[in-house]
Amino acid sequence: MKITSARLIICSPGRNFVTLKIETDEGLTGLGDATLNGRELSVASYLQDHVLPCLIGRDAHRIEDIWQYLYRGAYWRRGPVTMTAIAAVDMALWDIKAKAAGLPLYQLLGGRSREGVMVYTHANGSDIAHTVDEVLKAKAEGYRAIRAQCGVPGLDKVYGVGKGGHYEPADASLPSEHDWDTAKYLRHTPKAFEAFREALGPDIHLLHDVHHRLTPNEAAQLGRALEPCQLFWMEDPTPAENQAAFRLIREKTTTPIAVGEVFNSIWDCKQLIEEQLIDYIRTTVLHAGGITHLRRIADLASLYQVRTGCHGATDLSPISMGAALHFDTWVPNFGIQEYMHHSPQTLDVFPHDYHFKDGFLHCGEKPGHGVELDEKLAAKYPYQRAYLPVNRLQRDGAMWDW
Ligand code: GCO
Ligand code: MG
Repeated sequence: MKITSARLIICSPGRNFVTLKIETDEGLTGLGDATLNGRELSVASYLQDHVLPCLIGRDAHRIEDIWQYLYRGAYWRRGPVTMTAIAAVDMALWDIKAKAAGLPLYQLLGGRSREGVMVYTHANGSDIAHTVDEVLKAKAEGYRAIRAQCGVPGLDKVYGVGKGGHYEPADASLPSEHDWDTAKYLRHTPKAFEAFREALGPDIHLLHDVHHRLTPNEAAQLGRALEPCQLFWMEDPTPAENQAAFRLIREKTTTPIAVGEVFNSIWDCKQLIEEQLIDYIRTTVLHAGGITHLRRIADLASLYQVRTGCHGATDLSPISMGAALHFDTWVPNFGIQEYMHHSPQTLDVFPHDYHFKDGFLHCGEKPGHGVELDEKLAAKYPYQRAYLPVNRLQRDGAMWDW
């Protein structure tokens, strides 16, 4: 089965998405997500100018060989742009292979390991009372796991807390600026989680995203302070370029740790996994080289009892969500899947067969990954430049981690 065409569709139904469509001489087509939030056009160019010309005429069934060809063959390895581009090709080829087999994608990976995929949703509020309301709303909607982010007194804009409850990671045509003060955050957060746990009772999982803002020592302090609230996880407590830094956090607290949404290869998490410095690995089918590479990461993680917790923010298109759900349905060491709702416009542009019920997402049974693209509708939403915010210290305006 030869690849006859490979092209990109870039659209912005509320936010930007880059989609790769691969067509074959047997009439089967596959879709892959190529969206890198705030840097969308760099992946589009990488694919358009350097990858897509090399795909024409190749056998669409040779997923592994094409993966190695794009990874080893490029000479320049790894990095978010390269690995997102490879992921888009990989997702589209798995979609095609599953359609050729007439099977939902999870069947090709080894079949079903679970009846549904437990997801966590987001509850964001400007203060503790508001966040408690949001957390209880999520519980009433049936969620078994809820990520809570709460405004901090004295800080104007805090990660994860949007205007009027809604939160979108890329919020402006030039980077907007957030302010940060670690001491204020560390004072407030344990109080907030005490209130959330009290409101929820013991049975609902609570999660929190620190978004790389603490030093290892501060992260250890926070982890300890949160221990009575029994978090499912504390996410990205400190930047992870230095994997060994997590030893310090690990020695000091039993609060479980999740890391990896910005990772793009197995090398970014090798030490974290082998030394059991984390509990959940958050790499995705999108930014970590597709299903082919994510499977390798998950297999390594399974040797060390590290479980998966795939990133699933709105900047990953429904195609990534569809592919992730097939992966999650199979992967033996599954932990949880993030589920941040796409806008109605986005869902119209990407017809899909997954559905939510009682705190779980379920992939569909259609051949492939189950997500399509309405190209006519997509054309009505042209690309709009959008950026993630930047973060500065309130004290003196110095740049801080975001
Ligand atoms: C999450 C993430 C997102 C990111 C966003 C960046 O845990 O869902 O941290 O909110 O900030 O995906 O592109
Ligand atoms: Mg995160």
